[in-house]
Amino acid sequence: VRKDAPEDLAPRSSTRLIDEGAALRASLLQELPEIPARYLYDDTGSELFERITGLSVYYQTRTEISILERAAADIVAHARPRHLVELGSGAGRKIRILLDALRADGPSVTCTMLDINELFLLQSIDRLSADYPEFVFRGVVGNFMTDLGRLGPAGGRLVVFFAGTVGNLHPDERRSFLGDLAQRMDDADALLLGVDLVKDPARLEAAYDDPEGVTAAFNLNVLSVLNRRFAGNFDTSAFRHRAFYDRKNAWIEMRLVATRKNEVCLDALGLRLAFDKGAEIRTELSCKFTRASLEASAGEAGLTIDRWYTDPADLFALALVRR
Ligand code: AVJ
Repeated sequence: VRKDAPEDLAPRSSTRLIDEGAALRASLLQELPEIPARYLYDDTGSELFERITGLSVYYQTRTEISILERAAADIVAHARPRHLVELGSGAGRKIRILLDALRADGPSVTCTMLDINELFLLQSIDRLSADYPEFVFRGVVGNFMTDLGRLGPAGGRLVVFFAGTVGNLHPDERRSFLGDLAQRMDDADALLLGVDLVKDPARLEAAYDDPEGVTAAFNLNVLSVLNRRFAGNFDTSAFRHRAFYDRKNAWIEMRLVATRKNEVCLDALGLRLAFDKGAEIRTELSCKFTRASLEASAGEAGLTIDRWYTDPADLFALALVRR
């Protein structure tokens, strides 16, 4: 197993922090203030998300796993990958299903995991290396929006993007992400996308507002992340969680709503924000798809759906996408 070269695990350079700060500042100063979703996934947020995946109302994870278990042999036979690349690796549970199918198939494969959370990435790689000694694992700490150039050479790659995380991108971002990825793919590459499907809005909204309040804690945690990273003084008790389905855009929005008038300073950004009672901050989008809408979105990037795997209740789908 090759632990990645130091530069791949290097901490952010100061210039990137300045860019990042400027981007966050601009997001917070929008008409509808936004906090980019990546800030949700610090260690606490990543652990809270892991808990969300086990909630009964959050059907997405277990449904995707059931589809993957049924489709893995067909995916491997069809894509014949020599390199697996997982974007946003999370706990590495799903990639094991593909590794098991590949193990049955024989060829030794390299597996590159890209994740923004270094702790989770290293834990995943250590566990996977121990369980799959015949494969080579590589960790890249990065963001799938900007670091696709660090995923190794084209040709025989199966890039997997599970959990519907492609839905977290605003349609404009999704267009540039798929366009960038398509540029880096050749005809022997394939992309496996997990997508949450359009369905009864009540079912969707329930998945993002569980009665135990785990999703609320996940959402509110982002304020603590900003306080820590940008010397802020958000009072999390001054905000509550809100999740709703926007039918026109076919996406779930998570927002934080001010429960009272309050002011916040983010000293590292030289920013002071005043929130009236009821003022909102958008913290995450989660786009929902139909086969037709994904086909259209992939088509804009010159990609096409080659295989479409779904569950009997049509809750979730895995799409094998090629150039
Ligand atoms: C991991 C981004 C796919 O959008 O469903 C879960 C994150 N947010 N509950 C999603 C999430 C609230 C999840 N993704």
